[in-house]
Amino acid sequence: MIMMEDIIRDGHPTLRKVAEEVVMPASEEDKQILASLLEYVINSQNSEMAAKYGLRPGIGLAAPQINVSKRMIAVHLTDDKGTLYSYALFNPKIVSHSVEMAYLETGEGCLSVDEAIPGYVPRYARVTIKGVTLHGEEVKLRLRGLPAICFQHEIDHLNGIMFYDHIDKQDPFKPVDGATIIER
Ligand code: K1U
Ligand code: NI
Repeated sequence: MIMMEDIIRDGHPTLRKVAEEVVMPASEEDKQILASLLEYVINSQNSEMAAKYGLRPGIGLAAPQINVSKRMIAVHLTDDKGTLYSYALFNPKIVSHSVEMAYLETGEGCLSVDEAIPGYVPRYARVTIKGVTLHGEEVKLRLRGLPAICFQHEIDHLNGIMFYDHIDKQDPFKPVDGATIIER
């Protein structure tokens, strides 16, 4: 079970590496690591488990955040319509995206960053993502809103990119022309 001590923090070199593709079919070890990422995110949203084990709540987690530089992510969140997006994916890839951008009005946080870093984090408003599940099935997801933002945040971790890299340093809350503002 992943604990907060297993999550590496900003400044650790692994967070800035481009992670390796996972060789398919995935090994039992890689499947176990990916399953543990999803387990963390689910447990962290359970108030009793979070309190018992001191877990900071998260809606996603990427393998590099536990110092495993391989392309694996987990996402577990419910969107504004009440649809659950619960995925553990090997080798997730953005195969297409909108021109239009979007950002969360409250900005973003990261389990590998202990302090709040204010500012808008512009991302693609809509993305299509392909990846391979724990059962070895290829999936294609068309996403918008918070799920699109969260998958992009996690895929950035696989490319050594942190959310604050996208924040305008001169003017963190500068409105982005034509972008959709996502409330949550
Ligand atoms: O990857 C991570 O560090 C996890 C991070 C993912 C994320 C945050 C914000 C926008 C997109 C992706 C988090 O989950 S931070 C915690 C968080 O945003 C949250 C936690 C519980 C409920 C709702 C949000
Ligand atoms: Ni993060």
